[in-house]
Amino acid sequence: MKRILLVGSVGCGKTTLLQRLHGEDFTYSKTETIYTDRAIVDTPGEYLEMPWFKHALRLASFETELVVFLASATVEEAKFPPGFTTFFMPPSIGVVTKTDIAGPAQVRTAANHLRLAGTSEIFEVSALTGDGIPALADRLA
Ligand SMILES: Nc1nc2c(ncn2[C@@H]2O[C@H](COP(=O)(O)OP(=O)(O)OP(=O)(O)O)[C@@H](O)[C@H]2O)c(=O)[nH]1
Ligand SMILES: [Mg+2]
Repeated sequence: MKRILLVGSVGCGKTTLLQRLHGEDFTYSKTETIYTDRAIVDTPGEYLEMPWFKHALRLASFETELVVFLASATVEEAKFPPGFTTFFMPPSIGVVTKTDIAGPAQVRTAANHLRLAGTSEIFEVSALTGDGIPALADRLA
């Protein structure tokens, strides 16, 4: 699996996606700091949401091959600045999360936020049900 960095707002589903990709049981635990679990670098949502932390994300991305931007389909507002992908050296992809509890219009809105951030390749998944995970896992292989 590629070495990836997960970036997204608080509660958008980064750690749950990590657990799904590693085939682990789901255990909720608030991410407090950047940490690496095998090929995946997980980050706290606050690092995206608080301006003075954004550089920590950029530094962490130097160790990775791909930045994965996550946007929850349940969140209406954009959490990424436009063109945010240009802040990172590695290429990036977008992932809409929580598709199991959102309607098609909500999924489209989240995908649009990811496009505005600069990702052109976007996957729609539910970490909880596993929907869309095989295609994402193939991309990360
Ligand atoms: N229905 C549904 N809930 C999800 C999904 N993914 C995550 N959740 C729930 O959303 C909540 C937050 O998930 P986390 O994976 O901890 O979110 P996070 O992005 O790691 O959050 P921080 O560590 O705070 O940055 C948890 O209660 C998860 O169970 C999903 O695909 N579907
Ligand atoms: Mg987390």
